[in-house]
Amino acid sequence: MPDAAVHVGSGKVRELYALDDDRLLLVASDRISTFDVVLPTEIPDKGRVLCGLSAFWFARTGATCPNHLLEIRPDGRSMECRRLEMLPIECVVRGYLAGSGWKDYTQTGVVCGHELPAGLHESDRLPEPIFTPATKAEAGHDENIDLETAAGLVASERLEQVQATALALYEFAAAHALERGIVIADTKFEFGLDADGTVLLADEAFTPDSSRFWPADEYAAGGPQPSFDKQFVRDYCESLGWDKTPPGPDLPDEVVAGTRARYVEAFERLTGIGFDRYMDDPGVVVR
Ligand code: Q0Z
Repeated sequence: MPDAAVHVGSGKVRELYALDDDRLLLVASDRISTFDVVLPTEIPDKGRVLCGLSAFWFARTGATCPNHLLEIRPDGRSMECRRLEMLPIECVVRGYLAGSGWKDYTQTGVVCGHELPAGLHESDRLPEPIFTPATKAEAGHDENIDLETAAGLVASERLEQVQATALALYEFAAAHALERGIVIADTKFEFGLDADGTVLLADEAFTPDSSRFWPADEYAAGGPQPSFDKQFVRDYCESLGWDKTPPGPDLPDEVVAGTRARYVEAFERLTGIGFDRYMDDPGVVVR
């Protein structure tokens, strides 16, 4: 009999369990956050969509970088993975100017030490994607750091390696997604080391929770873009005049249904696999 999984961590919408000394179980719930607050209403199958998308990308980027994925459990939301020594930085790649990148640019013209051209607008595509590391905050928001600060946290050869890997992963996935009508504006990776010191891609990869997904057909720089997945939730919350402090509002059925449909649409566009087929046999995304 295998030992019971031991709970070792909680994210806003995910749970982490230890299976044994070498393996973890990462479980994606159906919880959703908006404006940094987890809402009381769940989006059915959201966790399955995110788990399936991560597994799809892990399977297709293994030649660029090995990863922690061992297998997807039959529930479609639980990923068995190799237990690694995680690097203490968030590895963010930005292809477009949004979020904290846009904020830093408006204040200084610089994002994590990258001096960008003058005159860029919010949501502009960058001349080339940039690697913008951040610290891992225990609470609150990750803080953008320059490459020198990041090199002090992981050593400069290691930083060069994860920077090159992160940029290559982003270029691959962003091109794939754009062909399918989704702009991946930016994305966050976490890397870890195995017992041999090999760098592996860990955590989640190119999900709408770790990335900004925008509908390509509505893309128009010069202001904020609609979120591919969360826009109905944001619009509903804005319509209430909620002050964005906990507790968040309950979501009405039509907002839940519309949001679930957007997650399923992202899954099906990006993978080319019907979501029903995934529910039937989660292994289908890695074959
Ligand atoms: C991931 C996180 C979550 C809370 C640690 N392969 C790995 N080896 C060691 N550690 C991790 C991983 Cl993925 C690891 N996190 C992020 C995920 C709940 C925190 F589901 N923390």
